[in-house]
Amino acid sequence: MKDLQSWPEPVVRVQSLSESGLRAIPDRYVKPPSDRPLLVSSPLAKDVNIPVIDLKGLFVGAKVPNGPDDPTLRQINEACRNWGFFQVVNHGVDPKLMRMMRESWREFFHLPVESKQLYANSPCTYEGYGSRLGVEKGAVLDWSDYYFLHYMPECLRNHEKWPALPPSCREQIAEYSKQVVELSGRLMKMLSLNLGLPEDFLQRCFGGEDIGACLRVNFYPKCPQPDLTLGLSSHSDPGGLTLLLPDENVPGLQVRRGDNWVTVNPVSDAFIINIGDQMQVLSNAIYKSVEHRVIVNSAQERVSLAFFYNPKSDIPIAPTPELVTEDRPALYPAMTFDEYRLYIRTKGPRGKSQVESLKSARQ
Ligand SMILES: O=C(O)CCC(=O)C(=O)O
Repeated sequence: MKDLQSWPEPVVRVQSLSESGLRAIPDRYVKPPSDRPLLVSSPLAKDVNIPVIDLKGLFVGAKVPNGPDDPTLRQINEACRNWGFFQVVNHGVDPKLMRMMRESWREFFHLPVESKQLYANSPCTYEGYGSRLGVEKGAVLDWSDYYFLHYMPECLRNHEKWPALPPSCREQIAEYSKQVVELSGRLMKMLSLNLGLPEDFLQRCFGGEDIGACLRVNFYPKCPQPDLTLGLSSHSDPGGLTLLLPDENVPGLQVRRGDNWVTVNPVSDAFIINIGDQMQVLSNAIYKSVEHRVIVNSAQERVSLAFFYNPKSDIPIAPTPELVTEDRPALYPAMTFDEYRLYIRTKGPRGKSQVESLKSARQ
């Protein structure tokens, strides 16, 4: 992996650019016209939002007492099939902790640049403070900085690679990640039941207890020309499930719906859940990952925390035989997540091109 050893060009922190007070963004951030956002949405689009689902009472202990007939499970099934995205409330993660985490990370990004540079990342593992995805020289870049860290497997968990400041940050990351992993495990059960599989099925496919889990905190600085760029280009998430804690006050996430982009209105203390490519592969495209992107604005910065729940990185992931039939043959070849994620790590965010290309290679 020679090309993932270092960045192809000197790294520029988008936050520093933004704070320098420039009036026009550098060419490196100007998207081709077809990728630029329409910042004025139609009145109709304003009324559309991804489904919001209340998980209260769904679980009694570790079990869904009503099984697959539970009305909440049905709502989740619909949302997975029709949107690939939904918000959950009463999900069991402490709302106070969620707010504290978001504010700690905001504080981190507001530290002097030298304090953040201590954690500057490389494309080899992406861990640490970063400002680009992909290593293609001359690529058009996104208007954001980020911080990426591993929580699981435990052998990759290294507190030294988590920010030491603000002082409560490491402790909060540990507790937040523990609670979000628990919620992810419950979601995996719901999705298994909804696919007509035993409730522990998907978790076993992911490697049982031995899954991968990592956090990417995105920081989108104010942008003087938000109509020319994106905070994060269109992509689907390469992993299993994503649990996103958005900025409560600043919308920015847009989800593809046919030829349109729907701007998500975040609900207070909710998580935004989305299906990743590995879930699309395992479910043989009964569930599909959905393209999404982030727009920026000139008035407010935005912080979001994306928690990625992934299969163990070295086990082959393929359509599960239970979901393969004569009418619906396996659509994807087996691939480990380690192999799969090399694409986005090398090329950067590129819509759904990777999972789509696997499918066409198979047919
Ligand atoms: O910032 C957001 O709302 C979305 C972030 C995202 O899509 C990602 O980190 O993969």
